[in-house]
Amino acid sequence: MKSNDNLFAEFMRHFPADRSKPLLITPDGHACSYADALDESGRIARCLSDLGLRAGDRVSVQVHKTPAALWLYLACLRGGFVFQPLNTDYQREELAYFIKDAKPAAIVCDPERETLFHELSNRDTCAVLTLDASGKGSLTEACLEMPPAFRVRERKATDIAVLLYSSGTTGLPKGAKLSHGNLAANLRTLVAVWGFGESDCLLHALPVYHAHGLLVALGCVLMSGSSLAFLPRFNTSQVIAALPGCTVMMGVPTYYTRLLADTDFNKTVAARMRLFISGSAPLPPDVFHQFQERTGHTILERYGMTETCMNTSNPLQGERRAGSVGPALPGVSIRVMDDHDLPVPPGTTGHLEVKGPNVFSGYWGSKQRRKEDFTTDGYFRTGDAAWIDTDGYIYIAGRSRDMIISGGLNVYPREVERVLDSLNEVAESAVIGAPHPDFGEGVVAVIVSRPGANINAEDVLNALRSRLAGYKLPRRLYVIDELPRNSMGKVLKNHLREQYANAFAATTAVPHNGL
Ligand code: MLC
Ligand code: AMP
Repeated sequence: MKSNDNLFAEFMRHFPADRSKPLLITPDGHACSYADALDESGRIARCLSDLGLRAGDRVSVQVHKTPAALWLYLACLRGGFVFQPLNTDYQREELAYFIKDAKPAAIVCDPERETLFHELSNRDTCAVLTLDASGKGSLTEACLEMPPAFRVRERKATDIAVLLYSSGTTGLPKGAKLSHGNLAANLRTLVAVWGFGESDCLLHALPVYHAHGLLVALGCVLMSGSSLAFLPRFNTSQVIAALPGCTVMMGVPTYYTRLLADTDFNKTVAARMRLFISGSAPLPPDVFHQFQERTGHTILERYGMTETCMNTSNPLQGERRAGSVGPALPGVSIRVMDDHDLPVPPGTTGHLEVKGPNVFSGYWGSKQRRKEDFTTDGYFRTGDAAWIDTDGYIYIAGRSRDMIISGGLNVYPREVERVLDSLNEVAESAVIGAPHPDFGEGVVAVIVSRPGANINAEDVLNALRSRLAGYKLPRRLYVIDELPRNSMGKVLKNHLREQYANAFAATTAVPHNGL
């Protein structure tokens, strides 16, 4: 009999025999079992199906991190619906773009945004359901009467499971089509190389709308029958309180910087832990070393992206090198090429390209793989600059894309500049990243005002606030007379990066808001 390539079916094959085992435990001690995951995802899949959704239809989701959000993800996989997760910070203009592009058949959102999503979608073709911060709403109400049984829909490995947006080079987000097969292949590898087993408990403080928290962290647990300490967000003291009950943690570098900034974080807290994994942004070598000294643990750094999930990892057994993201994962081919698409020798920096069963099939809306994204022999151009040493360890040297990574979240300067330039008092702007002790990089805006305009930083920020997610807002704003340009008229961002390299020098590692 042909096996079903639906990722949910693959998860189920790894569920523990005892379905009463906790899948997740929340900080207040509330546990949800694997049986709950099966029942609740079945009810939601039935509900969406009864609303008329068919396999391949998109479900756009902007909800708080609750167990119900997890059941909704599983329900979409199970029903063959394409899950489109959206950062809870996205504002109206950003959401309008995603909804217009993905054309969902259903949207699930916070009750406060129900009207907004009705305005952004087509009432005749799209249902809007709600889930609030306690996991209740019209979706849960609609599910009360639903039976828990729902047969896992047949899916081919190439069918899309998740539509995750990434901004690529242009700054306009594009939906990466991640298939059931992409995710299953990557998770099988990760569970093996990171040694996941049923006795593991993963500390999960990441958001569940990006590849890291949704696909990788939840996926490794569901693919190994292990458990989650399910925290609603990253909060240093909550993490320190939960760690003694856990064995593995995944996080962005900011999580590790913040843990180290807390004197309550010590060897005893991490005594039961077997593995700390970092990714989504470069882990500073001093954080790597300080962490080793404080806890005796060596953070394992890995490298991935939305379009590919995970590509490389330092080893579980063997040497984990500071500043390196480790060798390519088994089954993943990685190469570094020059500007003419020719391989460079070891130790030379070039463009990182990747090929493997984990790599997405292309962007939503374009039938064929585009030449600018893929080479003729099928490698994906990551847009990251890297070099490989003679042992095969990979070092990310920078990005050829103009992108800032703040606290593990990508900010595309073009997107912020576009909004800044639309303001009456702004003649032009340039947005850059500067080293930030908490976020790794912080967003800096350099502005030229229109003649006679009087720029007030708070007013500018307030104008931006309703149009851009909070993490994209500049944390420093400088008004200058003229932007530096080369003879072609291109803004010299490198000059600006040098000039404003100390923009956050006086900032402490404690999160700080506003300007
Ligand atoms: C929140 N804010 C940020 C921010 N996160 N500002 C800059 N950078 C960030 N990352 C802003 C909010 O808008 C708000 O602004 C203020 O900070 C306080 O919000 P908060 O929610 O209380 O912030 P905090 O809890 O401190 O969040 C910081 C964080 C969080 C680092 C804990 O951003 C986080 O969990 N990041 C992880 C992101 C992630 O999962 N990345 C993986 C992408 S997948 P104001 O002005 O309103 O007060 C990927 C692939 C791969 O990259 O390889 O993994
Ligand atoms: P995203 O588009 O949000 O998936 O972000 C992916 C990008 O994050 C990659 O292209 C890299 O630039 C960056 N990234 C992820 N992991 C690492 C890492 N360990 N070190 C350096 N950069 C990383």
